[in-house]
Amino acid sequence: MRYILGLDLSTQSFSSVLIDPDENRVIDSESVSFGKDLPQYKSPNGFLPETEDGQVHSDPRMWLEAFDLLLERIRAKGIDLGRVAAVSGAGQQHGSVYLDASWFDRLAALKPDKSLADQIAPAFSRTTSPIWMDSSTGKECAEIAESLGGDAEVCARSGSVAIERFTGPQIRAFWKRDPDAYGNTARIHLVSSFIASLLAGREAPIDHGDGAGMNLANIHQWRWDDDLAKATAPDLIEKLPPLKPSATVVGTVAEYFQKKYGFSPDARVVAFTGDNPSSLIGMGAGAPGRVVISLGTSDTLFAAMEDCHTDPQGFGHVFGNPTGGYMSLLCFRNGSLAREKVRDRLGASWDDFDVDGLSATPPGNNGNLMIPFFGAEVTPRGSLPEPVLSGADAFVRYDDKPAVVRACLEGQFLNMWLHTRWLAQETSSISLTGGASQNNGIARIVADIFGADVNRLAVSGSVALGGALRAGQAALGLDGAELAQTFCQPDPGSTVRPDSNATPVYRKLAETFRDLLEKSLQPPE
Ligand code: XUL
Repeated sequence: MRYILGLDLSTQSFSSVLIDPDENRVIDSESVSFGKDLPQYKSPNGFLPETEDGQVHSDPRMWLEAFDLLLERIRAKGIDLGRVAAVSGAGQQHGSVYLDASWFDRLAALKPDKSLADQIAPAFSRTTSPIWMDSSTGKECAEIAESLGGDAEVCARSGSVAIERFTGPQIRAFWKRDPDAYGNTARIHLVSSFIASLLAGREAPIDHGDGAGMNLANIHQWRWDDDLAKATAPDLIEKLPPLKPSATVVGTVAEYFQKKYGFSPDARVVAFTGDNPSSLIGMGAGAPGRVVISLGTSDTLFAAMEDCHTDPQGFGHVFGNPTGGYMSLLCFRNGSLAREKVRDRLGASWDDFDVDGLSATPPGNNGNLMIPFFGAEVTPRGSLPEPVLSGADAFVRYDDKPAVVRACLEGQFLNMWLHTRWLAQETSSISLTGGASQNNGIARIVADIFGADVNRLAVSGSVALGGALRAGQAALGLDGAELAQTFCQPDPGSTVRPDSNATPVYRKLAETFRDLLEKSLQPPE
């Protein structure tokens, strides 16, 4: 009997899934919540309080402690980790970990009688790690773009224009703010490659999926780009691990994990990737056709790409698809938080956002339209002091609850539809995941706006699952399509089909929405 382990170090938790690929079964899922289980790090949502200039960091010791705690919990359930034949996983994208020259020896000499945190923490040359929510590097983005001759060039090479949360601009900001600590840094890892390194007890590469989220990799030649690296910080390339395909086998599980948690010395570690590329695989969307929409704090949309082309407007990103080729990703900052704000302002409940609540208004909302942005948005880039409402008087005054709820959802997904036209490829189906994905009202609006079937998957935790499926493919030679067929099936009965009368209404409304957006949006602060 053999198992495969998938890991997911996300913003709020460190989670795992254990599968049996021969019996086609999920054996176990476990999770450590940073806020709940490790309150001493004072990070209720997994990160430290945001600074006035928009810096958002996490304490990497918390991640180390969570790693030990997660494996301890699995072991304590009596699960035999000695059966694990392969392991891989993912980290929240863009986050980075800074290590001094002692890291290499510490990594090679991890002792099971001490914790990971005690042994690795002295090597941090930066005590906190910037994460994807950090928006403090606007100036650094402009500097990188200027040095390359403009954002179009940065995008053509790296798949994205220079973006505040991406690792390159974050590294540049670190070098400018604390050049001595930067000088003392021998290695910069992504969250994903940091965890993979620990697990293998040796340096793991950065994979093409996560590496493309740095504004440092040339995504056509898959190598670090000299000009981007020079524009970012001095001597940077020598501080980065190599960039390798996601299917790279890094080695076997380190002795530390064998002795402490019972892993077999033969268990193979496959390079980790970013949470979104991993979710692409865990959602069974590794081949073009199935589009994934993840409804979270921010909403994201991602899909495998037929060919590599970038967003002419510069809002979307191109990452490596862990199975080879490319994937797109768009991030919409006004996701769940915006839905929550509308709900609270109306004194509404989530039932008002579901099928029954929405049945009071028709698709197209009698012309009542809303741009549901609270503050800054990244797709498109810009901000609104307040959401813009256009239509009947009662609606504009927030007195018509059902119309405002519908306008919020229609506005969110019309915006998503408009800003994914550059992908120019067939959508056979859309799989919803994340907090609000079980909401059938949202599923209905997405189906009608995109004109595609919408489904939900039976298995939750697609990021960790993607890690397990990738490990099975890369280290055990299992067939990816068969694994997806087994583990990534849509929940029977969850499919919502588009209403052929509604989709044309939304095509027209999208034009009105675009005009209103162009008129209202203010440039980024
Ligand atoms: C993607 C992004 C987030 C993080 C955290 O570009 O910033 O989705 O990966 O989930």
